Amino acid sequence: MRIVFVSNRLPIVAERGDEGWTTHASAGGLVTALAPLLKRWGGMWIGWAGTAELQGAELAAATREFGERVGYDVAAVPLSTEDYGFFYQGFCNEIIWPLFHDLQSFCNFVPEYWTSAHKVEEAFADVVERNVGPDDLLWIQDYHLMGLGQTLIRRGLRNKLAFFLHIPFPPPDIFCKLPWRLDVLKGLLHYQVIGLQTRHDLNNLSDCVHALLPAAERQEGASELRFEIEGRESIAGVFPIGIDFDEFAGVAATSAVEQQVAEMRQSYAGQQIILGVDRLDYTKGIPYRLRSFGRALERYPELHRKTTLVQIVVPSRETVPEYQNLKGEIERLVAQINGKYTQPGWVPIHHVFRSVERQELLAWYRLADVGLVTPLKDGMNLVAKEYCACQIDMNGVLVLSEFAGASERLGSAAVLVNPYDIDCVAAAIPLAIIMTPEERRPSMEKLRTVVRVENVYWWLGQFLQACGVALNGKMSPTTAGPAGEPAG
Ligand code: GDG
Repeated sequence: MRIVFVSNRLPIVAERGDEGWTTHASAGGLVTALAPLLKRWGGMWIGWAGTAELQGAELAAATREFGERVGYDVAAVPLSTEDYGFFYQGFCNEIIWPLFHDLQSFCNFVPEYWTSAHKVEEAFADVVERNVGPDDLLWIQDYHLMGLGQTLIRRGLRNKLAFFLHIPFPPPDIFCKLPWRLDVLKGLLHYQVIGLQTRHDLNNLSDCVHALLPAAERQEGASELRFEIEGRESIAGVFPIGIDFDEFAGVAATSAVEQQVAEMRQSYAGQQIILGVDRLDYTKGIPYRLRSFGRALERYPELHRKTTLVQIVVPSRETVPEYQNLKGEIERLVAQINGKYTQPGWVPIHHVFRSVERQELLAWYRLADVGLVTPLKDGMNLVAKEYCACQIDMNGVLVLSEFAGASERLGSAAVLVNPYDIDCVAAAIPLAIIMTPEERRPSMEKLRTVVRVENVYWWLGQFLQACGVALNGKMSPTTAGPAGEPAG
């Protein structure tokens, strides 16, 4: 039996140079975790290669060559620029993403987006059909492909179908705004195993089934829900995604990172560093965070000259108008706050608008006295976990949004805040900063224990067990080995 992993994007970055197309592995926790699993288990990854320019024989050759290099099979779904625009920028980024993050006013319910989502599902199904064996487990990832399972079943595929949702599942009041709510929910219930990040998401899914599909039978188990509809059974469970803790902690302890941290400490001598790291996305709550920091400077002048907010923003989805507006809003707020409070030798906000090298990112995590993670809503938020893993000196404080999935397991040892409450977040900043090392250490120890135990390999093992696949210790971090190519 193979595991066939299907996601919107392949873990490939394809670039055209003077000598034709070259490919390398993209960065990210999921790639690092899944690549060794696919390699060992003899698996395959199916998805879009990230560019419509690479097509036909060139696409097949580039993905085959990439697959040989990384040690697992890869198959690309060819999509036109127009399909990808309507499906990815439209259906995914203008409908499902904002709606599932409770931001319905950002939604643009264009009927053609829904039509294009079906077209793209058929394109994915073509590639799956051509590549899948009768006993393979199909594991479909994330909100882009919620309906793929149903399309595959309609085509007569009898494989085990599993699905994992990386983003939150909304409550019925929000979900019911979706014009195609019934189709999407029914489509989801075609998967035999449905993985969600938190208990809260599972309850929301259950409430939506109750509201929209009252004929579906529901049975509540200790940690999962069973639904039966039209003779099919689905099990939905909670599988909080983790990170490769040992890898993060190990790299954070290297002399290269240590040296970078020492240099940073020198340039920030006498300062407490507050760190925010986010993709450019309105769900991450960056403007609210900046306003909160501005409020903290206004209310607590003792922070002046002693506290710096380092806000790293990684460019993302920049062609979508909301994201361009967000970039402008962040720049305006940074300029306003810095304009008001900067003094000789102290600029309160250091705004980094680019993707930083992984080693530098880990150095920031290790250096920061406070990790300020305040998304308005987030499926999990890996930054919160990565910050804890890199706090090997155990001297940091995690300030965490109560609306991040991570708060379900980390909330009791973090300083929990409502990211919309500017006064509350502003008050949490001096509270975290004046905590003594004796107060910080026990909380950070607790956080690190959860992040270490519930790591990405644990997540994989739990999910695959629910699919009836036992890893038998094959995927412990020590046996996992490198992920083909270094991630990031
Ligand atoms: C989705 C869900 C869920 C960030 N800046 C840099 C950089 N990063 C890396 C981080 C982290 C990743 O990007 C961001 O992960 P998040 O979990 O915070 O957010 P999403 O991208 O929205 O992911 C989310 C996740 O899926 C997994 O299920 O947690 O809720 O929305 O790994 O390290 N990496 C590098 N340079 C940067 O500047 N190298």
